[in-house]
Amino acid sequence: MKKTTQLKSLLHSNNIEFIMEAHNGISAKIVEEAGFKGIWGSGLAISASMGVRDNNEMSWTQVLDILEFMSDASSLPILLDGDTGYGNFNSVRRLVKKLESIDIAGVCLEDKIFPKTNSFIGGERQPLADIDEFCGKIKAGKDTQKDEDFIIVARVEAFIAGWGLTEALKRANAYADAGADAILIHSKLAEPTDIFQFMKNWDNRKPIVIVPTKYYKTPTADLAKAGASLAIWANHTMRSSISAMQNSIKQIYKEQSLVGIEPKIIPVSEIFRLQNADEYKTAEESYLPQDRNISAYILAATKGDNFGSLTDNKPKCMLEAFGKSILENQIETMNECKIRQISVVVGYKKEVIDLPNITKIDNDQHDTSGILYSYYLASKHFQGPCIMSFGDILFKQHILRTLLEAEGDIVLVIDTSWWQGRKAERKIDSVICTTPPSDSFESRSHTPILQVDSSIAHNDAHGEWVGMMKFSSLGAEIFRKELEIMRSEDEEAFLICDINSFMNRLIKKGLPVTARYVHGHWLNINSLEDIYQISNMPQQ
Ligand code: SPV
Ligand code: MG
Repeated sequence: MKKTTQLKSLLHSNNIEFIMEAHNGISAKIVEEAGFKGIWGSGLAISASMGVRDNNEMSWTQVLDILEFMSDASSLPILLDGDTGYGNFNSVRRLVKKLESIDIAGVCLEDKIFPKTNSFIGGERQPLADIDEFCGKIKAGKDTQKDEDFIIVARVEAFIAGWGLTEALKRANAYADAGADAILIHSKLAEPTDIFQFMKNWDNRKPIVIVPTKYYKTPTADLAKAGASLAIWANHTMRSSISAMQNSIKQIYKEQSLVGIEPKIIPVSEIFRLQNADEYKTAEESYLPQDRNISAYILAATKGDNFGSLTDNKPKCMLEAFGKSILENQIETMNECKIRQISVVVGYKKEVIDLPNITKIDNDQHDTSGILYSYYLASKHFQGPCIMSFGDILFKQHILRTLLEAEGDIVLVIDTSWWQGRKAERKIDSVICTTPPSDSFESRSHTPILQVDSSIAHNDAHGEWVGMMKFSSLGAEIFRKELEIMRSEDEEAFLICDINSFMNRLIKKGLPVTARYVHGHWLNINSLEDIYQISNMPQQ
C-alpha cells in the first residue's frame, strides 16, 4: 500500500492509532521494528539532533535531506511536522511537491508565524497566523499534491497561544473548510481539559490528531473515547536517546575505560543489522568480480610425520623455506594476489603461529581427526568465494592467479608434471579427469574430475592434485552443506575421513568438481629431503 494511503487509513481507522517520533534514518527503522504503523517527523527532534533550536534554524531543504534518509530507511508513512510551512502559500506549494518526490505521506502545518518557536516555550507570546492567510496555505498545498491520498493536517495553536475554545473551533472549522484532511489540536496543559472540551464540540467532520506530551498521564482509552483518531508520541525517541548517551558518555569519561559500559550497550553487530549489512554482502556477490572478495583458508593443524626433531616445537607449516616459514611464503603469495582475508586452521603448537593479519580457527582434535575435519571447521566460516590450501605447499604466484581466473564452483589445481623426476616415486593425490591434459592449442585447461585417489595407477592418472582449490559462493555452500550431511550420517567415520574420499563423494553425487591444469612450479613439503632441497635452491 502507498505510504500516503497507509497514513490516510490510520486517520480513518475505527480505533485510535499511534505514530512515533523519529529524527533520522536509524530511529525511523527502530520505530518500524517496534511495530508502529507510522512516524512523526518531529521538528523539535530533527532540529535537536542537529544541535540547533526548534526555531527554523535548519533550512527546510536541510530538514528534507534528513527526511529523505528516514523515508528510505523505513516503509512506514511519515507525517512531517512542517512547522508553518516555512514561508507563505508558495513555500507550501514547493514543500508539498518536494515531499511527494521523497515519498513522505503527509505534512502538518501549524497556524503560527515563520520563524516559529516550539509550542512549549512561551506559547502565550507566540502570535497566531491570520486565518485567511493560513487557509490559503492549506488550499495551495491541497491544489499542489499529485497523489490524492497525500495528507495535510492543520494544527490549531489557539490553546497554546492562550486563546479559548471559541477561537480554537473557529480556526479548526475554517481549516477543515479550506481542505485540511485532519485537525491537530495542541495543548500544553497537564490535564487534557481543553482538548476534551474541543472534542466535545467538534462535529467529527475531520479526524482529530493529538500530542499528549504534557497530559501523558491521561489513559489512552480516555483519549480514544473522547474521539481522538491519531495520537503522536512526539519526542520520546530523542529524549530516550539523549538519556542513553548522557549516561554512557559520563560513565566512560569517569572510568577512563570501556569495561563498565560494554555490557550495557548494544554490540556493533546490532548497528550492522539495523543498517542491513547482510544485504550488502549478498549484493557484492552478485555485482563485484568474485575474486575481489575472495578469502582463503589454510589448513595447518598437523605436526607432520616426517620431520624428526624439526617439528618438536612447531607445526610443519612453520618450517623455514627461503628465509621465512612455509606459511608466510604462502600468505605472501596470497597477499600478492590481493587476497587479504586469510584464516588458518591451527592445532599442533598453535601458539607458534603468531602471524599478523590472519584469523586462527582452532582444531583441538587435530591429533585424533582426519584432515577432513579441518576442512569442516573452516567451512563453518565460509562467506562467499574462497581458496583452500594445504599449509605445507609452496607455489608460484601464477598458479594461484590461474586458479583465481578459473571458472567453476569447485575447482582443484591439478599439476600435469607429476610423472617427471623424483615426483614419480612418491605417493601422490592422483586424479583422473574426463579429458587428459594436452599440449595442443585447443586443449582444455578446465575439465571435470572423475576420481581423486592416491591409489590410482601411475599410468592411468592425468595429474596430481596440488592441495589447493577454489570455491565459488555456490561451491562453498555445496561443500559446506555436504560436510554437514556426512557428519550427520556417521559422526565417527566423518571424524577420521580424508579429503580424497570426500571429494569422490561429491563427484559421485554429480556435484561440480573440476580440474584446472597447471604444469610444475609448486612443491609439497613432505619430508626432510624436501626441506634439504629447498635450502639448496636460490632465494626466490
Ligand atoms: C514537534 O515534535 O516538533 C512538535 C510537537 O511540534 S511539540 O513539540 O509538542 O510542539
Ligand atoms: Mg514541531
